[in-house]
Amino acid sequence: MSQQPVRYDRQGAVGVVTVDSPPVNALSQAVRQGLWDKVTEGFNDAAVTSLVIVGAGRTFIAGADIAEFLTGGMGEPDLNDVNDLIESGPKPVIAAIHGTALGGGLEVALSCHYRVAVPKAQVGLPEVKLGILPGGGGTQRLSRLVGAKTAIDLITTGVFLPASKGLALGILDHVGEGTDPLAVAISFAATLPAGPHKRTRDREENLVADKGSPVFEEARASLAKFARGQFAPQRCVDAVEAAFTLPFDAGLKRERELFFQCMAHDQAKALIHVFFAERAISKIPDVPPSVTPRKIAQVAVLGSGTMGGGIAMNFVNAGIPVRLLDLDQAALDRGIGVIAKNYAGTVAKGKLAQADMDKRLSLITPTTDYADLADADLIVEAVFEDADVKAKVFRRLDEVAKPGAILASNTSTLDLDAIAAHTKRPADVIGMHFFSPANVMKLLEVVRGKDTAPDVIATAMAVGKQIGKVSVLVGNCDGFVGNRMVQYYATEAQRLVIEGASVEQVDKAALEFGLAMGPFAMGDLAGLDVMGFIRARRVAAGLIYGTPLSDRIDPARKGQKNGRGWYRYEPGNRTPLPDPEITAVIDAYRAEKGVMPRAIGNEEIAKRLIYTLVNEGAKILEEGMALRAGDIDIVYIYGYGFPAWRGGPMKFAELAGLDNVLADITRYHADAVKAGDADGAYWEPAPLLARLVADGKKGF
Ligand code: T1G
Ligand code: NAD
Repeated sequence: MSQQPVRYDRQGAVGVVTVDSPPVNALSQAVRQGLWDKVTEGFNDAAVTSLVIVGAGRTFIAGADIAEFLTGGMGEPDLNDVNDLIESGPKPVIAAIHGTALGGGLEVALSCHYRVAVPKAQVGLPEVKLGILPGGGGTQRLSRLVGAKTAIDLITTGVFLPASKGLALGILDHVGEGTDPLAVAISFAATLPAGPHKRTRDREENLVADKGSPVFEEARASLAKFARGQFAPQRCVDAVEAAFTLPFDAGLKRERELFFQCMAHDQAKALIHVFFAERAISKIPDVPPSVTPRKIAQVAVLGSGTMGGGIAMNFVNAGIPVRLLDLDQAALDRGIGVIAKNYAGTVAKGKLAQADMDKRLSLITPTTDYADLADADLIVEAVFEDADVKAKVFRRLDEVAKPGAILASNTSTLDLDAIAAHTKRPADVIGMHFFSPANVMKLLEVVRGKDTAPDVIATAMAVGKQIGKVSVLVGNCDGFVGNRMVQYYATEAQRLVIEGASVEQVDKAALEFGLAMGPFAMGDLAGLDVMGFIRARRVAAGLIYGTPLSDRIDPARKGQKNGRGWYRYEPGNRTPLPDPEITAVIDAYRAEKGVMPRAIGNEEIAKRLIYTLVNEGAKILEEGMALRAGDIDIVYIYGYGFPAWRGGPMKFAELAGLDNVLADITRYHADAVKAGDADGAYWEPAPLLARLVADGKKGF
């Protein structure tokens, strides 16, 4: 008989209802039923005068069971009925919080008469991060405790509040000592005055002040700007406003209507997909949790340039000492200088204490001597992107690194197996592909070589988590996952311009779609020289389709770094400005190719940009260069500014309908062939996509 997820026992005159449903006590149907039964049992227990609801294990209730959303199994009892039972019962109920009281979990706590916590606890209503809103009374009860503005802020951001802040805002009634929430609640229960105990629903005092307040319209206007295109944040404001315009039960009903509107929206499907995809990336079929990562106490970083410096910061930020090596002292001083400047900037913003900055800098030991790397457990190489330089460096590392040291390369385009072949320990070689700026970008592509050992993969994934990265395991192919896909995206952007769109229009369409940046502005940020260097190597290797316009751009135009790229930039300003010189290049190219420019709509532009990613993503999946379509989505969300509320390119395609996407891709391919445009040959539909559609499959 499976263990009951909720149990009841007594501690003196207090009835204790314990939710015990690992890993996070999510409010599955069984937990809701258990709560109903055990709270009822407590209310009927004549020996107790109050009840406590507490979570077993590492946390209080961390929300509704999101997995149930996927199966549509939100059976009885409804969370609102459970909360009403708790709130309207004959005895005071205390929520005893540790870990995280989130979403439906905080809603259960809000229906209790009192909320107490341990200092390390956190509370929040993060439903908006799943494209939904609190559907168990959270918008109505929280508004009664904190007022309109704070309720809107907490619910539209989904922020996790530390207990101290929860107490200051009046969400919590008491924060006790220690780590045992039940002990805190039991002693709190002893201080409770005899009944009656106010129900949160009846706490109208905070509603009066905000009735008819402009705060709702202000929030809608601000969200229209900062959460452009997103559905749920606006509905969150509607739900909170209902608390200030409707009686409680009517407000609750309105909240639930809005909840289901969100649940039915593609953005909720996209964000719930992202929630689970982000948790799946660490699951590697042939590297099970039983594979023990190697111990990493000392790290070394080779190359203190653009990437090396940022990479070193990640490790010292996590308290791991770093030996930073470069060719000469001048290069080292330059590298350390950039690191110190970055930290000083953070200190100046008040986001880092000077003492922490000093501590982190003290963990970096610069050197020009490879012998100083002999005690490193992990060595991350970030030297010039040149195969010969990398080969020389890895041969040297093979000589000096201790047995069992992991040799990682930050190469963005070179063949990892070719690099590993320059050592006698290819099993210890792996790719750790950071994204620029490496101390900021969350994405880390962990590249497995053909000989990379399972515990080396496990270590790189664990280290990635330890330094705060979202680590995705990818195969060793040209450009791995992210850069491999983005090259066709960049080429398609240029093809759209040749056909009639402008550089500005293409970027605007990408922004409207929700991307953080358009393809041309992104090129200018990464550096047209870096892109040019990579393109030249690929063309030489016969690996790339042309980027027709790039080849016509004056190589002196490096992008943001020298104020001239696809756009021009005023000194010290990152705002991209149209550049007539670029327009002239485009006009000349069209004239030479006899292209009559045509008007192209933003929807077509967005589709053609995103579908290049989908088509190449499908090829990557078929080749096994990514484990799951969700992994590709996470790469694009954390590495390329793809909007999470679109789910990532692969999920976006599923929501658009794989058959529709295939039809468009097939048409784009036919158009390229008809135009004799070899540059568009990558539009040949990915066999996997064609097969899935033929088999009537809806997903990757
Ligand atoms: N439902 C189902 N599974 C969940 C879950 C949930 N709410 N939260 C976590 N898990 C699983 C997760 O998939 C993973 O599984 C394991 O637990 C550990 O999670 C009506 C409708 C709590 C801060 O949005 O933010 O309430 O991969 O790896 O880093 O208004 O999980 O091991 O198989 O993330 O320590 C609102 C979501 C729901 C909180 C812990 N609640 N969870 O972080 O562990 S909507 C949330 C989190 C709602 C009501 C509405 C985090 C965490 P596996 P983990 P962690
Ligand atoms: P960079 O030119 O800014 O820095 C390279 C550093 O390596 C320089 O300081 C140089 O002095 C040093 N160096 C060169 N040869 C060396 C050697 N033999 N031993 C020790 N140090 C040596 O280059 P970067 O942009 O930081 O790129 C470094 C690596 O990271 C490349 O493989 C690149 O493809 C990859 N990468 C770059 C980016 C990016 O956006 N710049 C993003 C991801 C990955």
